[in-house]
Amino acid sequence: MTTARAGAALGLALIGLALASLSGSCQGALQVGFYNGKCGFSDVEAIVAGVVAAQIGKDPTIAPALLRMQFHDCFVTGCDASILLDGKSSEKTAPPNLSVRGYDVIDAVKTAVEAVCPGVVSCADIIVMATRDAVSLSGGGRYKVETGRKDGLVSLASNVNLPPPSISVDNSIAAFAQKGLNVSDMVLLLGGHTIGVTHCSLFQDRLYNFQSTGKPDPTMDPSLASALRSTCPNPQTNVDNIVNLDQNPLSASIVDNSFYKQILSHRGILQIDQEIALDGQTKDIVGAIAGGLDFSARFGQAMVKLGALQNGSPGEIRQSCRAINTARKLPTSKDEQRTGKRQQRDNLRARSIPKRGF
Ligand code: HEM
Ligand SMILES: *[C@@H]1O[C@H](CO)[C@@H](O)[C@H](O)[C@H]1NC(C)=O
Ligand SMILES: CC(=O)N[C@H]1CO[C@H](CO)[C@@H](O)[C@@H]1O
Repeated sequence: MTTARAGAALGLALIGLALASLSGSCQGALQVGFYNGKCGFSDVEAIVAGVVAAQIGKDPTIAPALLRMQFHDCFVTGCDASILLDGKSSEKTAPPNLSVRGYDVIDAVKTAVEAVCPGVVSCADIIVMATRDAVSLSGGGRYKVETGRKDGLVSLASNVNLPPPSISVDNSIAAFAQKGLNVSDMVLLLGGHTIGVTHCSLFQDRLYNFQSTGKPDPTMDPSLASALRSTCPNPQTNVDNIVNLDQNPLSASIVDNSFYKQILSHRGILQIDQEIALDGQTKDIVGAIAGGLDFSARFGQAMVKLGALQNGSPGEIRQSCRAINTARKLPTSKDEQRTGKRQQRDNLRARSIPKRGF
């Protein structure tokens, strides 16, 4: 009996420890509706939705920008808003960031939620909520997002290991598997390319000199390749033009399964997009999504799975999405010495300046 009680006590202590260590990490327990009742009488998700709708109303291309932002944030060190941090060598300076846009939209949402309940809503959650709203405003299904993330304290360009557009299906499967995402998750998430654009420079080789053959990629519909050669001239001029990732002109900015129908018709733009329609490991999944009616729901589930990637490192609720809270800045040993000295100096100064009374 004593052992049972000791066991129970130990169990409780362990749970306590686990909770204590969770509270300060990015690995918050995610749940649908985490912010319910945490922002007075205000509905955090409604505030986010309002700002995102207004921004997308002004510029519909914000929707693909946000969707890509969630992928880039979550795929690198988990969904911790590390992509938002400014800095000389932070993630957003890495070459694959290319044209990640939408930082100002996240700032606008943050300003709106801080006005109502400061210090409550993480930037990492804002990316995920705003992306969900962008998807639903673009004709996709409205999936329920989990929230409760913390914002990370670290952002390094050297952590950015995003797949390039010429990645093989094998290597892409491996890269997603490393994040706990399986082949169907990968194929569904690549369906993000049902909206948005790519620059010519990222698939130019497929139009002119595929894998040093001196010829276009034989897997691309020749009439499409010919049309794209006029949009993307060779040699490139000094403007890098853009091309829709979903080549169905009626659906290029709608989140639906038309991207899969296009790649089955050899009208994929990025090399990896075309290859998932041809590779034995992925083509049946592509066929099923192209022929099915449940893309919206399945895409939502895959987005939630992408949104659950976390890294267990310490986290906080940032005041500004672009910088870690100064009070929380982790000092390097050099910084520590410096602030130590500065503090001594400030203390001395404080003592020598007589306090002015009112
Ligand atoms: C193997 C994985 C992936 C590769 C190699 C890849 C590559 C790319 C490339 C090269 C671009 C064009 C960038 C530019 O020219 O500015 C792009 C755009 C885009 N990607 Fe991906 N991507 C991948 C996965 C994903 C996933 C999982 C999502 C979301 C679920 C996503 C969403 C988007 C969106 C929405 C755009 C358009 C952005 C815009 O119009 O601003 N991508 N991707
Ligand atoms: C991938 O994972 C999802 C759930 O996370 C599951 O429904 C699906 O069957 C899995 N697919 C494969 C090919 O294992
Ligand atoms: C927003 C941002 O920092 N973009 C950067 C993306 O990467 C390129 C190339 O490394 C930089 O020049 C951009 O400034």
